[in-house]
Amino acid sequence: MIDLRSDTVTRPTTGMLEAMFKAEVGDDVYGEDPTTNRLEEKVAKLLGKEDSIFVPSGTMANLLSLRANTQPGDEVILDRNSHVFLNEGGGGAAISGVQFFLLEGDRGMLDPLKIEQAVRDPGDYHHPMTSLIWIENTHNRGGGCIYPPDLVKEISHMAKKHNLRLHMDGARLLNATVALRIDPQEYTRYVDSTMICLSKGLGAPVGSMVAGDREFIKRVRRFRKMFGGGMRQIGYLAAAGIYALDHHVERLAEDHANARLLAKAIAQLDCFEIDPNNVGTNILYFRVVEEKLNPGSLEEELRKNGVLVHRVGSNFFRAVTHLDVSRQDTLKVISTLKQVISQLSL
Ligand code: TLP
Repeated sequence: MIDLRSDTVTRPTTGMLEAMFKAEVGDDVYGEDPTTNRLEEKVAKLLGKEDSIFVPSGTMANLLSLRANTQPGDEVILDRNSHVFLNEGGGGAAISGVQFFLLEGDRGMLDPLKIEQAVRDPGDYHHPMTSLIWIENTHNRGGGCIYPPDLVKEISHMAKKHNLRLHMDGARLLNATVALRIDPQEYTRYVDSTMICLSKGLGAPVGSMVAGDREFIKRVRRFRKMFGGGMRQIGYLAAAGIYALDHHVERLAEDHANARLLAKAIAQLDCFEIDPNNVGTNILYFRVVEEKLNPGSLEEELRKNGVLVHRVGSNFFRAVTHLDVSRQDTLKVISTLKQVISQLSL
């Protein structure tokens, strides 16, 4: 199977498994796991923050970031297609006690002026307190769209002007920085907190990192325990994260090239709608023209022929390239698509 449903499906490589096997471990709740401590220092350094913390998932990283950046009842300004709003089970409201003020972004990118209009009057006690601005980079539903660093800088000025904090869901931050060939700190210097996922394109089996200043990470550590995310001998998992950061960052460029190759091929088939110029990283969305092709049959026939894609809406599909999809696999997907379409076209 060539699995394009998500970059979360990657499996550890032999090198990664060896690193995990050899990891030195201790009890991380006591702060005594040397490999986890090493990973946390490494990520803090990479992102130019005072500290970072290992957490089980991207969802928990976001949940903790919401909780530690706000007080219950506060309002968070974000794009209406943000992962934290659409795909995290309502945890922001249920567990972190915040409400969301949704803006219509441009492929997920927020407009600083619209943000400013959304900030509540802190002097009016009828209003919730706006306390946090939330951005997602790359933007998943925006098609892996990359935030321009200058836009993040502008948003950060806006946040400071209104005394708000700024968080970046950087589940795929390193896809953005590899695509732009910039240092991650070109983004992270503008945000108060961020998170990155080790278990997406980087290929680790588990784990995300939250980063910020020392006080913030102390709060996150307290809430991580409260939310049941304090783990013990996680050095085995941290070792996979260290290996991923040492070996799998630069290669993200291959995933981007494969996604572009696939997008260009899809654009040439008249039963699909896609703008290949919008594919800048490893995520692509395309629409099926229903008069020409039945979306359900397409999904099924692709599966029968060894290709998995994610059907997001009735005629809306997502494909994500990653560590376990080579250029040859991508070419195979293209030929399978063509073959399936020739059988199914109406
Ligand atoms: N995204 C998953 C699904 O939940 C949709 C995927 O397959 O893309 N932030 C962003 C931007 C994400 O895309 C995801 C996962 C998360 C947070 C949550 O990470 P996990 O899955 O580790 O909880």
